[in-house]
Amino acid sequence: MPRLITVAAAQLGPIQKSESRSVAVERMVRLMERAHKRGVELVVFPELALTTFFPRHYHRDIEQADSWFENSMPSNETVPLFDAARRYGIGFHLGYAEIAHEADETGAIRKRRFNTSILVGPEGDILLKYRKVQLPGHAEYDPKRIVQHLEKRYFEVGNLGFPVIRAPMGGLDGINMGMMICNDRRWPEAWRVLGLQSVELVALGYNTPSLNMEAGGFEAHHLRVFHSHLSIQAGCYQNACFAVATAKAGTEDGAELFGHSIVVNPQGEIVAMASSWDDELITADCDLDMCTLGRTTIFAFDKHRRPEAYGRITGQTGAVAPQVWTKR
Ligand code: CDV
Repeated sequence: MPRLITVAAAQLGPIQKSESRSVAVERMVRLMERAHKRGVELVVFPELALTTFFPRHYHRDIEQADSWFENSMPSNETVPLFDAARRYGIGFHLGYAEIAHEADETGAIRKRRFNTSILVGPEGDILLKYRKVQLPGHAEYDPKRIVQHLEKRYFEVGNLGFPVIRAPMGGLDGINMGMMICNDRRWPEAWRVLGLQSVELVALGYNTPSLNMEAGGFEAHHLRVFHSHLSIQAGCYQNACFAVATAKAGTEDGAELFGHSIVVNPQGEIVAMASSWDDELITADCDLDMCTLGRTTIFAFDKHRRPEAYGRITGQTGAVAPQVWTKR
């Protein structure tokens, strides 16, 4: 019997700054209804799915940004998503901004802010939580940028690592599932940490501008989508897993996000792709047995990995200059 699960990337069109969470949640519930009609068992929503991508907006006082965050999950506004999961018997993945009152590295309990995602089971249980590790952007207002990207201002680096959970989903007793959030997908280290926990399915939400706003050099527009897909396809192939990668798309608060949500198989092939920049459901049947080939042959980690040669991966951040060759 193949281990089959039907998944959906539930891409969201733009959510404007003025739009409330309840409007976004209504749209998401409609997507869950449509997913149910198409036999979907797991729906993946994007990063920061409940509001506009607010890190493009500057608040001098960080406390003033608190209205973008959730203090609890489920919150009053998100309960309909959990109800829909139970009603239709489908799991979902949701990205949101989280406020947590918890101990920091010094042991002091304080208010902390994270870019978070959760995986919710078909009975409405939160199965796994992840907090974004690779935070892009900047912490201070940057007058050179047309659009700000203030993730480093509003969020702390995630402190949960890259966890994987084995849990029932759809008709299957157990699937090894992990999460990534947006910029994480560009980092092979993140994929490998999930791969080293035998991940079979990665749920990944993103908000990526169509233009590089760094103004640090030329990047041809068509390469924006290419680099996103390249990273996800390579991550799936090299770690023998599926990914459901879901975008927020379209023009939000005057800034364009490129969409192009995809589902990728363990061979690194795109098996479904969104074509609109609006709310759109793309689905795929994933046979999890496809993960076996890669992980028992070319990427049989136990046989072929050489951690003694990889020390620099965890030992340093910036690149060092190489030794200079000199003629003897
Ligand atoms: N939300 C993101 O993490 N976006 C980044 C952009 C800023 C490059 C991304 O990697 O898509």
